[in-house]
Amino acid sequence: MENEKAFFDKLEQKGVSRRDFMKYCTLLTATMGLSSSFVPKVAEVFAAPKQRPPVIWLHFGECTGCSEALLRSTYPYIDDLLLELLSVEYHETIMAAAGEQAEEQLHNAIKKYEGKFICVVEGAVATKFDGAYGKVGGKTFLQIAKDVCPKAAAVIAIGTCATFGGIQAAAPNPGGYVGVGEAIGIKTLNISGCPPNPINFVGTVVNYLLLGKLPALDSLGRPLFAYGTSIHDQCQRRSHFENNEFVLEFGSKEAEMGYCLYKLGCKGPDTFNNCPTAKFNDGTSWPVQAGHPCIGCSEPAFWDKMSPFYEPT
Ligand code: FSX
Ligand code: SF4
Ligand code: F3S
Repeated sequence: MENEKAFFDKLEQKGVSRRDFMKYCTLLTATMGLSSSFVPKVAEVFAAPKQRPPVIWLHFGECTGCSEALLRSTYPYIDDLLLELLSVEYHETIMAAAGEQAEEQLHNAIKKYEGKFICVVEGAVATKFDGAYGKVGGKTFLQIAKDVCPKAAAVIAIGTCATFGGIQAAAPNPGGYVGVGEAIGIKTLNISGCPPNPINFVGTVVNYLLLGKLPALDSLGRPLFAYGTSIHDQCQRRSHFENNEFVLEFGSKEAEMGYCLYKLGCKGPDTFNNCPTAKFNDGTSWPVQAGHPCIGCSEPAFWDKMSPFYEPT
């Protein structure tokens, strides 16, 4: 209780009311596919954490947008909540250490938490020429992944780069980039998207802390709560499909929102993610709502398979 009070006082100091926090927990619970009776339990995971799993966060070939999306989200300071929830032992973007000091930190964290830490991987791994196309501190991504990932309790690949290779793997892919699971032959839990919605990562972690297990996954290793339904099937612009044409029902909600973007190249029917319901930027909007076709960013090889992203009408 004392801890809980301290937690809410801290949130209050940051300008986040208890109400805002509970609103976030409600959204998170719904996103995780749990009934509303779980909302207080989800809140408790943050407010009175029983355990803080150690995390080693690796960066390979990527743009760091996945970390940025997570750390810059404002609703309500997911970065702070996450840092309360997890004991982040190594993360190159946010740690103070650099150079040899950073390498030492990584080494010490692995030694201390071997078999117990969660390894989060952001970015793809180069595999051609012994991985020579991607290095950190003189070591190839491939070598680092081989050294660190097998020592973790679980490996979470965050972003389409770490899960399926992303832009690095786009043709002609001279470095032989692939996702981390494929690079070193392990099973990873995949949170795809370029960048992925932070709520899907938070939901996975909370699922683990609340229920003691990782969420159910689809055939591509992605949590079903987030990637179980196509964008198209949840889309607010959805209209019915007739004679190879999308027909808008006059006066329908979707007609009010604007036209279906299929003819502009929307890849919603081939893309699985929860963007239409979870939305981005504090639940404000998502690409299709904002008028941009879905480009299929959470699917394998989307740079090759889903392009051209724009098609002339
Ligand atoms: Fe990839 Fe993450 Fe796209 Fe960027 O780091 S999923 S390029 S948004 O951010 O890995
Ligand atoms: Fe489907 Fe895209 Fe049209 Fe939405 S805008 S209904 S996702 S094709
Ligand atoms: Fe990506 Fe399509 Fe969602 S482009 S962010 S999966 S709407």
